[in-house]
Amino acid sequence: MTQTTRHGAWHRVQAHADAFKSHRIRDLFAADERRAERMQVRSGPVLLDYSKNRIDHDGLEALFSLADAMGLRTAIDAMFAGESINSTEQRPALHAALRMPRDAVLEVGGRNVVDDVHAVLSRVRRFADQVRDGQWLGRTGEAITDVVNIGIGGSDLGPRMVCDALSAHAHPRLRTHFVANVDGTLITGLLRHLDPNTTLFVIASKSFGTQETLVNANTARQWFLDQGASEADIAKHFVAVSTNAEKVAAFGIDTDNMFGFWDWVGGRYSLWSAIGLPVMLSVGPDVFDELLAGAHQMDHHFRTAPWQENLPVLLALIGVWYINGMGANTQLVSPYDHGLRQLPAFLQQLDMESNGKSVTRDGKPVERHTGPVVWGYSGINGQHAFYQLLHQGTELIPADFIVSVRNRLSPDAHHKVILSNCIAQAQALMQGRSTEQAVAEMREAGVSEARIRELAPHRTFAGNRPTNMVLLDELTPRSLGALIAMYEHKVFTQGVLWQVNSFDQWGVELGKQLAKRIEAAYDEGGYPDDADASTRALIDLTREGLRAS
Ligand code: G6Q
Repeated sequence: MTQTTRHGAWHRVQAHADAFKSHRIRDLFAADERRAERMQVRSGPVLLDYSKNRIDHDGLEALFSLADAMGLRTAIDAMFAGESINSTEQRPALHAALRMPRDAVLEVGGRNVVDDVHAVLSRVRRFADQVRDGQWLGRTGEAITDVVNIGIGGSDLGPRMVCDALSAHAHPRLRTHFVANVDGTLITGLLRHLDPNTTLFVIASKSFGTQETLVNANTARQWFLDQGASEADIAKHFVAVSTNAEKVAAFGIDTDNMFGFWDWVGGRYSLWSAIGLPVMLSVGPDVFDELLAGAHQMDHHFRTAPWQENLPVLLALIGVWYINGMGANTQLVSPYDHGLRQLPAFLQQLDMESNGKSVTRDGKPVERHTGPVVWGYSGINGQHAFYQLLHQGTELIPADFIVSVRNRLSPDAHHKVILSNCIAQAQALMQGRSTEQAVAEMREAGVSEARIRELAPHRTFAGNRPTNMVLLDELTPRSLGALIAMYEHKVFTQGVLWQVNSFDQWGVELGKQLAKRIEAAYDEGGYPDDADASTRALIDLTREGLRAS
């Protein structure tokens, strides 16, 4: 597609969005009695109702043309074919290969990567089975009771979120803990409650060079040795998940106890790889397989469904409609499910690290806003906290509500409250309440006319606030896999539309470099050469704290 075609497609989207800014969603429902049913699409266990958006058929058509003009089809094919789409790091982004069935073939550089994936999966599975069955014994011959995953970012958020979401499947003997933060109060607090003889540490780091992880891992190892264990015992209590065998060995973990993955798995896309080891230990290999199968099903849907029925593509296009067409700056994710309470944090990384870019793939400044600020929290809790701003604030905040139709773990008396609140919030955000309605309600309740005049503006809701409703049949390993993959592909689609590389993260580097120099200044005195006056003053103010400790 030429630059002119692409500009034309964006222009068309913008023109439609401009024309639509004042349209009321509730009028769209009034004008089309089939709107709700026409704007529902399903893929396996996931249903998306996108009818409560400020968009109509023409707007959607403009977005579908934009997807075509920006080469989405070619980009999807390139990703699934294992092309080097992560151009700045010169590698493919092949998380989809991690969930391909054993008999699939995907050749990259003359190798069938699916064989490699399943070879590692089999090793992880064997190890997980041994630990779960109580055959893997600690130094004193006891079975493992506690698994501590030490990792950060992509080596933490995914497995942590999935372990939480699937806790109903957790092995009754195994407790799983996650240590990401290098603030020592976390690991020292945890270690106080652990028995070194029955604890297994999983050191999860793609690079095995991440400072926070190595500092925590060293503290864990020292604690283990201080409890009377020998260096030889480490093999029974420390395993590594990494791509860097050399550094794993240098740390003192036998590479027989290392589970590998590949540079074509991005950190935030790695939960499907051996990085999922804590998940497999907790819920077992069969449940993990279901998670992979759900994701694979969504991969297939994303590759093959027309844009009109394609869940990730619809979510991405609707997002772009608000971000670029209507000036929205943020995206709320509200799961109405205690098991999914970590999902917003996971999606925050997935989206913001992937699309928080201001240059295009070929290094030119982007022409329009890219990734939104993604935020969220458990929906029902949010209602009692920040929803006020959703209903009556001045920002346009598109929201995704996620809820399960069935929740066998929650009694009906509870689940009914969850469902009715989730649905009611979407309705309230869309319908609002006019001043006339507010006045009528107060009159009916016998409020005095003077008080009605005073309160009416405060009790008026403008409405017209958009939501997507994502309904899972039930929160199962399969639907969870599909849900996560849906968001991965949504983020990828938006990256294609904005022409950014969604798979690198150069923006995390500078701070790390400067932190090393400041750390050296704490040790050696003085300041880093490039420190400004504020940075120098802050170093001086904080030196004291380190001396005191
Ligand atoms: C994810 C990022 C980042 C990464 C962490 C941990 O896409 O690259 O969050 O996962 O910095 O890196 P290691 O796994 O190499 O320790």
